Amino acid sequence: MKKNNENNGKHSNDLDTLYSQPREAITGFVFDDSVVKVFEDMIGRSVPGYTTLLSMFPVLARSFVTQNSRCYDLGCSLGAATLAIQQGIDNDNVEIIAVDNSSAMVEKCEALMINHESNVKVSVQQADICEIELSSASFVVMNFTLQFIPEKLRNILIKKIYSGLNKGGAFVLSEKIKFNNTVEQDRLTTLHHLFKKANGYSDLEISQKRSALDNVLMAETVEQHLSRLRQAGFSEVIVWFQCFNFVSFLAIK
Ligand code: GEK
Repeated sequence: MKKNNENNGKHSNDLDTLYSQPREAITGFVFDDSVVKVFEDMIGRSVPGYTTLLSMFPVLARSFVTQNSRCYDLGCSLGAATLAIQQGIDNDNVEIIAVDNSSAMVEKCEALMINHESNVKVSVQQADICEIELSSASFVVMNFTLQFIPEKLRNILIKKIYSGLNKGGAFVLSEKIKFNNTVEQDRLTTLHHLFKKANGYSDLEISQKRSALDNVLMAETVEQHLSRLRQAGFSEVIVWFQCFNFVSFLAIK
């Protein structure tokens, strides 16, 4: 993989200060231009384990991607998972399809992909992942995206992913989770907030962002995820990663 020297599409390291000033009213969080500008900083400082989790994607891809197949990155944002998967692929005739419904994300993601040379073709598409078709897939990743999909559409979406996978193919699902047990819920929420504070977010930023995500990010329990994945038909479903209240599942067809 090689980067050229053009600035176009270069990762911006803009600091996320979106919620640093008091707001009169907090509106629902959207993935618009202002978020895209600071996204890399935002996700790294907000999701415990994000970098470690991504660093395992080449290993997972190497284990499951087969020649003449497709990989999908659903809710790709700026393509961090796509690039990590790409690193793990040494098979012939593999294409990665990276999908996001935010035009601002897709535009920047496309620019970033141009700067990476690889034998593995990447196609970035602007679409709602609930509306796309998947086929001949050996590896599908949904890294912190299902949590933004309306709950009533989640079963159908996971079944569609199962149908689009080849036998032996894998689906990696990463999510923020909630707990039915209030002691666990409170403990892990506190630890998550301390993680954000340790990364430089103020109490005001944490609380305003939390309000913005109310009714936008709808977390489910580990049990709900495991049950949905099994009901969709996956024969092997494993929690392979957890950091506080952020979990990643590996489901194999
Ligand atoms: C990463 N995976 O860096 N269809 C397509 N995209 C959607 C939809 C939808 N219906 N709903 C939300 N998105 C990335 C991080 S971020 C997670 C993923 C986060 C997109 C949305 O536009 C955003 O880019 C992404 O899902 C979620 O590994 O910000 O917490």
